[in-house]
Amino acid sequence: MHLGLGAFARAHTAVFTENAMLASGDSDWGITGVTQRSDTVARQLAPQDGLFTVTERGSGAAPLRVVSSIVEAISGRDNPAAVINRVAAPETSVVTLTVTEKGYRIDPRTGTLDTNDGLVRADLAGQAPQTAIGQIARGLQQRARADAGPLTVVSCDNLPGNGELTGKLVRAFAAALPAAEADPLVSWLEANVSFPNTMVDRMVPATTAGDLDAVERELGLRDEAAVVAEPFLQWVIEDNFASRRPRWEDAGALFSSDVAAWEAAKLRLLNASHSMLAYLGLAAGKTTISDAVAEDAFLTACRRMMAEDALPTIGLPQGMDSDAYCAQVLSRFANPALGHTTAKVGSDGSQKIGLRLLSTIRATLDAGREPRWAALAVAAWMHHVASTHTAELNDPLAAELHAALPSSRNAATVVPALLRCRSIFDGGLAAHDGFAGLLTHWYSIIDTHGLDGLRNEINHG
Ligand code: CS2
Repeated sequence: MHLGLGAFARAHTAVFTENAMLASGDSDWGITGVTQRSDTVARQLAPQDGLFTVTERGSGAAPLRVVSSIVEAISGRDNPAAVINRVAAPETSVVTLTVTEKGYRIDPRTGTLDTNDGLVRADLAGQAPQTAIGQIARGLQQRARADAGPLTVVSCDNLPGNGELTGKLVRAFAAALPAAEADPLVSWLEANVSFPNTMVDRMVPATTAGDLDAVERELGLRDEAAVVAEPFLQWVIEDNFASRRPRWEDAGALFSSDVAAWEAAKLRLLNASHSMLAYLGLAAGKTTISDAVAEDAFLTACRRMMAEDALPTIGLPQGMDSDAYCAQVLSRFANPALGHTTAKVGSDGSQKIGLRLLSTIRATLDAGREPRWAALAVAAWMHHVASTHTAELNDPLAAELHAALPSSRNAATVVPALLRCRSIFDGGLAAHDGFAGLLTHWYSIIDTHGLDGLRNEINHG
C-alpha cells in the first residue's frame, strides 16, 4: 500500500517494486495507491487499470516503459473507510508513504504530532481520517482488533530519521486517544509494527501538458497519469521489517544500517543545494533548476556551500565518496531535458529550509565557523517570501509569514521580522548576531544589486 500517489511515488516506489518483481521472480506483489488531498491521480489511474508510463529524460535515458505494479488506486479523501480496511487487511504487508514534509503534521516547536492541528484533532475525535498519520493509526487499530498480523510502515519523504519520526507520530496519535483505545493500540504497535528509516532519491518534475502529448505521440495512447523523471534513482533502506516485503535489493536498493547518515548527507548536500538554486534562480528570473545551475556564480555558491558549510557537519556514510557525490548532484541538476522548475523546488520552503539548511547552519555556528553560503540560501528564501504575493506563495505558512512582514520591505526590516517566526527559527538561531548579519548582507545584495551584485559578491567575495 502506498499513501501519497504523486509523481515521485510513481517514478520511484512503483518502479522499484516492479523491478524487484521482475528481477526476483517473486511477483506476488501489487500496490494499492492512495491519493491524499486531491483525487486527481486516482481518477487518472482508475480507467487505466493502474497502468502508467515513465519517461526518462537526460543522458542514459531508458526507453519509455509502462509500469504495472499499481493494481488499485483509491482516493483517501473520498474513501477513508477503504484506506483503513486496506491497512487492516491481512494481505497488506507494507505501507510506504510519500506525503511531503507538511503531510506529517509536526509541531515544529516540539518535533512531535501537532495535536492542535484541526485535521489531526478531527482524526483523533474519530472522524474518517484525513491525515496520513490518522489513516495509518486508525488502520493499525483495526488491524490489531482483527489480529491481522505484523506490518511495516516505510516513510519515503525527505526527513531526517523519517522512519523513527513516523513511528513517533503514530505512537503519539495512539497515545492521544482515550485510554481504553490508547493502551491496547500502543502495546500492539510495540510488538507488531516496525518503521525502518529510508533515503530516497530521484528528481521528478510535475508532468506538463506537453509531456502528456509527447507520450501520446510515442505510445500511440493517451496516458493521463504519465510521469517524467531523470534516469538516476536510488533507495537506501534500513533492514528493519516486521513483515514480508518485495525483494527491492534485487532492483538495486541498498539495505544499510547507516541510513541516517545517507539521509543527512542527501538533505544537506543535494536538497540544500536544490533549494539554494531554486531561490537564487527565482530571484534572477530563472525558470528551471538547469537554467539556475548554468549561472556560474550560482554553481560556485552551491559548490562552496557543500564543501565549506555542509560537508564538515556530516558524518559520511560508509561507501560514499563525497567529491564524486557532489559532482554527480551538480551534473544531475544541469540535466536540461528534465524541466524541473525553480517554483516547484522552491515550494513549501517553510517546511524544507530547517531540515536542509538550518541544520548545517546550527552545526557550523556551534563549531565556531561562519555558515556563509548556507546563509545565502536562507536569505534568498527570505527574499522569495517577501517579494511574492500571499496568494502566489506556495507554502502552508504563507499567511503566517506575510503577517510577520512589515509593509516596507528591505534587508533591515525583512530579516529580523522573519527571524522572529518561531515555527522556523528557534530562539538560539534568531538571537545569533553573526547569523543575522550574514542574512542581512546577502539579502541586501539580492534586493538592491540583483544578479550582477550576486555575481560580483560570489565570485570575488
Ligand atoms: C526537491 C526534491 O522539490 C524539492 O524540494 O529538492 O523533491 C528532490 O528533487 C528530490 O529529493 C530528489 O531526490
